[in-house]
Amino acid sequence: MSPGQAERAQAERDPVERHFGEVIAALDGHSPDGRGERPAGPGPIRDGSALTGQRCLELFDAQLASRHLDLAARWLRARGAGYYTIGSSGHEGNAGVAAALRITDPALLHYRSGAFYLARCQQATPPRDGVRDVLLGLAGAAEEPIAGGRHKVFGHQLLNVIPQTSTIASHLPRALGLAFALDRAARLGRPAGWPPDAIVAASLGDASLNHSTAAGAINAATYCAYQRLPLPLLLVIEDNGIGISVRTPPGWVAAAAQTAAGFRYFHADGSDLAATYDAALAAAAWVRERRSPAFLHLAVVRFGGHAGSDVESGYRGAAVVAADLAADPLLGTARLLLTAGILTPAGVTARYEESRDRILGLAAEVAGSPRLATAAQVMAPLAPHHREQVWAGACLAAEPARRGGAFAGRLPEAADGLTLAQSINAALADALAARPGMLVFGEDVARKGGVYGVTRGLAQRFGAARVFDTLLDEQSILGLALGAGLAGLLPVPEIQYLAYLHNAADQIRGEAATLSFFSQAQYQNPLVLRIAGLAYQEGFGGHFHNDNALASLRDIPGLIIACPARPDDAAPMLRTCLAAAEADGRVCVFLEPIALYHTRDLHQAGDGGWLARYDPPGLWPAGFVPAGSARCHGNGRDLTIVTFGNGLRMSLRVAGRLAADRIGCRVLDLRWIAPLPAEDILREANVTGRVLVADETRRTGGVSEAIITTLSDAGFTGKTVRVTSEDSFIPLGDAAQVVLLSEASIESAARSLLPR
Ligand SMILES: Cc1ncc(C[n+]2csc(CCOP(=O)(O)OP(=O)(O)O)c2C)c(N)n1
Repeated sequence: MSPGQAERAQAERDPVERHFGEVIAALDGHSPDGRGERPAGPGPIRDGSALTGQRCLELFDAQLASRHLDLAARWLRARGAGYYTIGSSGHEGNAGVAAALRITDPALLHYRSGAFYLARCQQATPPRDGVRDVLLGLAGAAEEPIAGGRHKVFGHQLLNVIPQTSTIASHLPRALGLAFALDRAARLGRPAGWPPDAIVAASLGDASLNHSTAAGAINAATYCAYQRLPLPLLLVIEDNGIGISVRTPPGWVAAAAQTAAGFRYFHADGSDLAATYDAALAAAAWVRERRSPAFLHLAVVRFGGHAGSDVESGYRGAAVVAADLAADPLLGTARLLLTAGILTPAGVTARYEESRDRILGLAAEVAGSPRLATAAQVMAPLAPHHREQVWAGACLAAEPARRGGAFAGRLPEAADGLTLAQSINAALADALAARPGMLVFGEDVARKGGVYGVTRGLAQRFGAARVFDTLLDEQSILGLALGAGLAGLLPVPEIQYLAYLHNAADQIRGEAATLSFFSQAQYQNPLVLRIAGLAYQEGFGGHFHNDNALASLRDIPGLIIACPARPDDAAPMLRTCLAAAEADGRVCVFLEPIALYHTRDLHQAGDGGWLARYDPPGLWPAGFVPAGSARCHGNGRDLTIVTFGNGLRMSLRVAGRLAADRIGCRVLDLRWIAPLPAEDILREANVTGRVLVADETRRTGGVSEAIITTLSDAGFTGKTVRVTSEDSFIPLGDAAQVVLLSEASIESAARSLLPR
């Protein structure tokens, strides 16, 4: 496809284009001050404004280009060569916000912040042709610089624009976290990759402001500001008064933003570039100097419906749509330039047409760009793995003197045997001692040391800057982790119970896990998320403290899920997760079975079979546990039990009883739910030809489905049986036992598999 210039010039002009053309044409020959074109200089574009004539002209070009990119998006779509038509038309005042910020201020942009993106491109050295970036994104082209054809996003590492998903407001917890982490990294003397006085800018729409994700992030920001914690966060609300078809009540945004405690409120008319620039300058200075959050509320309009396919006339009257035309920001900037005598009306028109033609011409050029063609290409950024670096990271220990200090002389390897909780605690302490940029945080992790004591003593030993309690909001905890990871720190947040992950899960599913995918690993979320979970707690019952569902984690591409059951596995597995986060930017979930935290015995009271010694650093290289490697207990040849978590201890006890009957079992502890140890499963299955899957998660969507499928896919012809928990929530008290996987059910299924 190579449409000629004529076709492009004739491309149907929409009402917005026509209105712009008519207004400018009506001025032709009536240049306000009677002068012709004169060079744009360093003087103010208007008395009292800090915006110079020269900058105004440059920003006008960014605004024009942004407008014409929307046109190009529709043009490409109509020809089947583009896939995205949500535009920025009417919002182009946001170019003034970019101009008021520094290129080194990280920005997380609304999908209508196209002119911001192009204005930031102008700030680069040398200036960047952002138009091409955006066109490539629209066309889903593999050479697009940030997402590489995986999505149309605004993002570029050199511009410090971090790509966002389409889930509205979901970027705000990360923005909050990044703002927090910038100053925390500076306080810890860690290089954040951004200057110490950088501020974080995040833009959003007016309807998005109502989302609970936004409300949560704003609340967390006010919570920090209230305590005078540094939080250099600028939230730019691009208020066009509507969200798809739902009107935002007039005055609502101002009312909501002005009452957010701790936030300073700035406002500007987004159709007036000088006013927008001046307000943005003031807002940025406020945030930068005081390290406190602020809102910049821009009144804008939305042209052309929500997206190209949206028929706006179905929900907005023609008069309302027409009235918006008067607030066209391009007209606003044209008027500034005309009034200053920098452009004549003919000059404005020429500039407009030149930009239009250039961008439609470029659109035609990118239309046939190669796209991602294979699954391998699409999936390349999902699960990076640098084996040697991960191994080296997993072996990283603090210098002996520092290590000795961290443990106050009582090294964990000196103890006879540690519980699972003690082992995780020691591994966390070792990691904190070895990694000055590592943070441990969550609800109750610091002063109390965790509900189950797993983080006991860490805050006292490593200080409140690195081990701290957060507010009670899982979404903000995860957002903080995402920001901290971006800022070069190594976050190890805790979610207190598995059931409480779910109200914040999008921060893992939609945000953390997708960042590498949508940025070709240029941005990553190194993260080790500790979650206390699974069932069988004695005396502390009910579903919410015994949640045994992993389905919502298991299907997240690229996620590493560790589930250590034994103390001697937990420590090396935690080290592997930390190393994978550091070396490969991996998002890791470290699922800790609560019921095993303080378990000491295996077969009978007092046998100490669930205690294990803690390896000193010298043994870490030999004890390295790669992600996705299972551990086999026993070498029986009659039956293979595949299990994990609490199922391991139950299965080992059953295996003990079967051994007394001369039945030989091998019990395979998966240790990793993702990546699933497929090779290990097959190998151990083939030894016996009989597989019993003992799975404490639910029958539907549980881990057993993956194990049986793995065997079936590989053509395993032996016998398979699975025992699981019921498709139920967990009730209080003894009733829990009737819906959970039990030793009795494992034992009877095991016996049923064997020849009589
Ligand atoms: C969490 C979520 N829910 C729903 C949507 C679908 N959606 C996309 S844009 C949008 C409206 C957003 O309106 P606003 O925040 O005012 O931004 P605008 O598009 O007007 O600039 C909706 C509901 C979404 N992207 N994310």
